[in-house]
Amino acid sequence: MSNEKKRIGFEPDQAVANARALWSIDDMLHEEERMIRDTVARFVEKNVLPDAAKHFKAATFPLDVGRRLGSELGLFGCTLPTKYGGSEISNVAYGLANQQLEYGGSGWRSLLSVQSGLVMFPIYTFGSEEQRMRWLPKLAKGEYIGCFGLTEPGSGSDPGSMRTTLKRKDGKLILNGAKQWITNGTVADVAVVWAKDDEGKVRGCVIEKGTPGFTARDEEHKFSLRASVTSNLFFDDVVVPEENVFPNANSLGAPLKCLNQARYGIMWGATGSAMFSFESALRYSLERCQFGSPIGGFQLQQQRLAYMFSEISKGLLFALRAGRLKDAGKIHHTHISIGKRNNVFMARECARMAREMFGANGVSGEYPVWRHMADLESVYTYEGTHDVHTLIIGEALTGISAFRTK
Ligand code: TGC
Ligand code: FAD
Repeated sequence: MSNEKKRIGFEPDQAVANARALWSIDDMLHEEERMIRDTVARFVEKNVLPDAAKHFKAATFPLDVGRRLGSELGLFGCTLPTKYGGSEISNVAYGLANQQLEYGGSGWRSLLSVQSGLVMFPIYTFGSEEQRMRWLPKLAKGEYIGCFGLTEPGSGSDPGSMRTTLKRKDGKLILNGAKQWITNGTVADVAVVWAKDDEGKVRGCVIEKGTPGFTARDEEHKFSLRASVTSNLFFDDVVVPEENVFPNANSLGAPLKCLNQARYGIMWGATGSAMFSFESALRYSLERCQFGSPIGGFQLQQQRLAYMFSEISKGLLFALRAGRLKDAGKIHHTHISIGKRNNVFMARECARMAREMFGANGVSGEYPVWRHMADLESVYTYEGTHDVHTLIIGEALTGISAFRTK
């Protein structure tokens, strides 16, 4: 407390508990879903939050702790069948795990999104039985880490323009090209890579670490998502064994189906990030005094709190609805675009408002909101930018694609 303590209003812990009770969706969750959420929350409290600022500052990610999401919590590929290391939990439970991880930091949810949605999902969906058994159990336990290479230096929002090729030469399949901005590229044991074949069709394959001609290098100038590994991948005449190519992926639709999985997790994850920003700001508003009273007593600050609280409540309800639709096999990718776009936008707004409420302390790494605000710039951009999701929704509403000017 500063500037003449004068306690009025709730104790900070009480205020946070009140807010959590008000936005609670517990009565709409199954017992197993609540249990998984609470288990992940305890893991984050104990293993993520204490070192989050340190890792953000040093631009490091504690992969030894990250692997425990698989070995200890069983989260990697958790919606998949048990035969492959999953536990067939509901998509709502999976969403809640994403939420709690992103409460700790976006890099943690990123690890889960990539491993589950972008690496295990395509191996399961487009791979042969032999490919599933070869890689999925190890990925589920966190023994293996995976990455997903779609984006290239010249091809981001428009993945159909990719230049990486998987072409037949002297009877062998040869991969050439480069992928940029790839989460976990340098630490991955297996890379799911998308490339065009001789017919120009998009194919997917798994490239293992150490394969001759495959190299990876980290991005070194990142001011966002610092506690997450982001890399460039290079493929120089890489000979790809036939048994590493997915038999059931033959078009751009295949990687886009993977993106649906990861975007769904982000929709939930963003609610966790927003909760963290809101709760930090609420506590601070009851502790920080100016003009003789807590700043939380000023109408302008209450307006910010009310905005954040309302948006989080709405975002949660949409995520829950999307999860139930996904569990029922009725979700359309437009629902996922709505949720990714809306919830990341609102989390970014919440982080900015929370930062404003911290005044100068809001730009300091000593206080918690800045790293969430910085991380959300990446979340706003990856897995389809806010603009891209606007156009996907626009096309679903009008039947007219606005992606191309000609
Ligand atoms: P378009 O002609 O619309 O579609 C091509 C084919 O794909 C089908 N399709 C989808 N299928 C499943 N799910 C979806 N969401 C789909 N969207 C489209 C479509 O029906 C079509 O099928 P067919 O059979 O007719 O061929 O494609 P377009 O070239 O016009 O491009 C538009 C599109 C959809 C690709 C673009 O809107 C888009 O989504 N761009 C964003 C790219 C992106 O999100 N990249 C993400 C890279 S991975 C990443 O960022 C990981 S971050 C990881 C972390 O969390 O750390
Ligand atoms: P561009 O596509 O060049 O877009 C530039 C700007 O133009 C944006 O504002 C965009 O919204 C706008 N724009 C583009 N097209 C249109 C249009 N038709 N109409 C209107 N506006 C448009 N990719 C992977 O494959 N795997 C990963 O693991 C991965 N991890 C990432 C991790 C981080 C930290 C980051 C930042 C990115 C990651 N990405 C990954 C890449 C990410 O998916 C791309 O950055 C994203 O798809 C946008 O592509 P781009 O950066 O090339 O931007």
